Amino acid sequence: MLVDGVWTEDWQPVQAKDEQGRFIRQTSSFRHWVTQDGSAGPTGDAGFKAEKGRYHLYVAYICPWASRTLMARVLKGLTDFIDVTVVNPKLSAQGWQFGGFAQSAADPLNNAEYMHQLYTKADPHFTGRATVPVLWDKQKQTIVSNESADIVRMFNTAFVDLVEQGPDLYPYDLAEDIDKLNQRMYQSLNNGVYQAGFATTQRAYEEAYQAVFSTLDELEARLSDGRQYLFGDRFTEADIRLFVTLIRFDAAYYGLFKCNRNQLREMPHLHRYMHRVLALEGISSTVNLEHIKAGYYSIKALNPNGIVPVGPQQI
Ligand SMILES: N[C@@H](CCC(=O)N[C@@H](CS)C(=O)NCC(=O)O)C(=O)O
Repeated sequence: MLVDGVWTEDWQPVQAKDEQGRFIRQTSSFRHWVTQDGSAGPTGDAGFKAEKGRYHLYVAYICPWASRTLMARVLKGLTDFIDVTVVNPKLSAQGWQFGGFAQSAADPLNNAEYMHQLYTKADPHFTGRATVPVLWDKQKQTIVSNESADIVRMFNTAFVDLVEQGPDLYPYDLAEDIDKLNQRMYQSLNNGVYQAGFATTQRAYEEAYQAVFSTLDELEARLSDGRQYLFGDRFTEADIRLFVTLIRFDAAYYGLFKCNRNQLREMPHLHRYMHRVLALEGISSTVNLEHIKAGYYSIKALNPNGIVPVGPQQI
């Protein structure tokens, strides 16, 4: 991680934990918003107006949070508006690195070798992890946001005057229910699988494991009434959040994170739902299973020899 703008070598994704051995995820630090007219958003500074070609998205295909933003980008018709660079899925001693793996690329804007160099360019005294996603402003040469939840919401509304829109991912009448479900899914599923995988005590692991599967059971029951998406016919950001976890489940969480009561393919409603979302236009371009497996299985603390499993043959 970076400490006052300087990279410290003892990088470990499982470092932060509470006294019970539970993994703690760092909170995001760049919280500006791109808006229609450049006025300030809910947090951060004004001055980030929605413009074609001005912003660039840095992501990792392995990362579910970054993948949320990739999904919002395609669903909202923003592929010609916002370019993307995908990093190497394997965590290096200096965190995310550019290039050196099929379908990951060099940094076209800043010529950085590592993601942390973008963070210090944006803030020479930055302290924290250099996470993805990063939404970069080419004009101001800085990070607009490194919080996927915010980036999804700005993609939903900021470009409405400039491009034909896809579904409203956060409709007003569902906002409260979406927030509630998001929170529940984040704690016990999206981040819950990480809490199981990164737990350093038996108790913390089992607690997270139970939460993961009771949430999956609940969602399986919710989808059993024949609805297409979590809120019926309308696809919302809650579906993005669920999908990014489901698509990684059998390939990474079941094995590496020990979430192994059952595979996702044994939960028919969730499994069909996952494939329904995967079949939406553009979504398969946001999923790369080779990156997902290579990335998760490169976490040395969990898999010291770096062996990547051959299966699953299909998800
Ligand atoms: N709050 C962030 C979390 C992002 C995050 O944790 N990304 C992970 C990859 S899945 C990362 O970049 N980790 C590198 C690190 O912790 O140094 C978001 O949702 O955007």
